[in-house]
Amino acid sequence: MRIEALPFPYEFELKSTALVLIDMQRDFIEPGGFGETLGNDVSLLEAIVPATKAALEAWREAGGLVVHTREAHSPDLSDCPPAKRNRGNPTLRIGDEGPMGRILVAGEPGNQIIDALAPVDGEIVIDKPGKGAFYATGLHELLQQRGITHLLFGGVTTEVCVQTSMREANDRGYDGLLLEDCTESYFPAFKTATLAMIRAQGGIVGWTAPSAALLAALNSAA
Ligand code: TIU
Repeated sequence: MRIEALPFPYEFELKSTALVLIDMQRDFIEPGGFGETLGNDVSLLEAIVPATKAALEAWREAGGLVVHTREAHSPDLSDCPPAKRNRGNPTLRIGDEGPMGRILVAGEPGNQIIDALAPVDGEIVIDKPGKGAFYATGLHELLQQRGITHLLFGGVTTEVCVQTSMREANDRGYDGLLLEDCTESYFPAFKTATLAMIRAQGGIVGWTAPSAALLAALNSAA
């Protein structure tokens, strides 16, 4: 299959490609979670939900592997270093009790993926303590076991967890493409810059394309 992408078309096979949705959890997208405690306007992120849902549903329909990640710490915070917990000047820190339970802690209501994109049976769900999806998770091994070489990315936020995950993926040998309208930042200028830096220098990190280009590729293959 081929997606019309930048900086040039992206070639992939369905059986060796996974859709990876980064941290589409209530903590970042709904009021009262980690994103808002950091001082961000979380309403910006909601805008990508319809396009992300359409891409997810089309990918499921085609039979492609889906991976969801959540930024999540263990309840004892043993996987949350002071360099992360003490950063910024948040109203609530990681592990503090908020309106959706303890901030960024596994199992709490705020840590769940939003209903519209909830995982279904057979999909991989990765809890990650860092920004990148590969750091301190078994994701690389799970993908290798399944023969995955190509990754389509969506999720939040573009320049933090999504970009870190794409760079980690590239260093591990994956060809990555970011779905432009399925990712968002609290800072629109950072999203624009991130898309540009991913595909600059001949795709130094990977490719970008609108989700319509993925849907068109899936339609023409069907
Ligand atoms: N703050 C921010 O933009 N993002 C994060 O802290 N985590 C993710 O991007 N998931």
